[in-house]
Amino acid sequence: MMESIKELSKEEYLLKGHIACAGCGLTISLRLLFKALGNKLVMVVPACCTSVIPGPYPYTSFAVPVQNIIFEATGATASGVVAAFRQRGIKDVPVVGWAGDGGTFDIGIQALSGAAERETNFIYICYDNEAYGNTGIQRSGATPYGAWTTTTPTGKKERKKDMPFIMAAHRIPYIATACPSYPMDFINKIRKAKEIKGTKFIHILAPCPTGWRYDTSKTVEIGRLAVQTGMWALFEIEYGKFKLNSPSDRLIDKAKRKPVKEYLSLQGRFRKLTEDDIEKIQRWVDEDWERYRKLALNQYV
Ligand SMILES: Cc1ncc(C[n+]2csc(CCOP(=O)(O)OP(=O)(O)O)c2C)c(N)n1
Ligand SMILES: [Mg+2]
Repeated sequence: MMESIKELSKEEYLLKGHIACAGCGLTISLRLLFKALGNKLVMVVPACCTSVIPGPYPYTSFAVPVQNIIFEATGATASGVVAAFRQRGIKDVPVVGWAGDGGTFDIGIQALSGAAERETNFIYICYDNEAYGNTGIQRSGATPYGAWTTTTPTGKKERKKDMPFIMAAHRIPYIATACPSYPMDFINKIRKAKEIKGTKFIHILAPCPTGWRYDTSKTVEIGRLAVQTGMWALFEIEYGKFKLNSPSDRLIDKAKRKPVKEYLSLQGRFRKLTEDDIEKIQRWVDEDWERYRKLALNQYV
């Protein structure tokens, strides 16, 4: 396990000239993915911001092999690549499905569920910007309660799906959450996933200044606040065993967590929340943590 960012390779596989928005959290995440795995991987990417960011054909700013595919098919297409590699005896190239929250929580969930049930040997990474970003910020199953999107102009009325626990119900060997504001935690989890056989699911909170309505300089700070308030918990479920990771492992005690208001109030998408809404969100976060506390004690999901 690497401790310091200084130990990372200086090699870059996300090149200059990409067309992501300033402050894009998914682009930082992508850079960290390449720091973790180098360029020896095959990425399967459905329609999402990531399929736009490389720039127009025939140019690309991703110096790794990428298969750009239809919105719903990441789990299925990645399964095909895994099968082809098996047929050709290729054992040392990880297959990475890299999809947005819409492509994971909503339209891609059946293909992902099938791949997980078949114990497909791949890493599935969902970078979650909590909306359909590239089509102009529509709500998804990952959009949190109360958030403005173009299809929830007065704030979303429903809660976010608990995707890591949906994947835990598939009994896959490795599930982890991460956030680019904690780069070494992120990189170590990807490297760990590479060493485990079977389906690995990594859920990344990727702050999005365009959709979340905050200043482009604040992406890392917003990610940190998501973790410090407990709105985003860093954890792993390894062969069914639950473990909170630093710094989330120090936040079980409510007094150690910052109020969710500190995270919400920095983002324009939450501007219309009432005090009642904020209280409700705080209560839900506290309930989640009560569940994490019990899981951390009993360990098994
Ligand atoms: C079947 C189908 N429906 C709709 C679309 C249009 N579409 C492309 S990407 C996208 C949203 C992607 O959202 P998400 O997966 O969260 O990725 P993000 O853009 O936020 O990175 C939509 C609706 C499509 N390509 N295919
Ligand atoms: Mg999205």
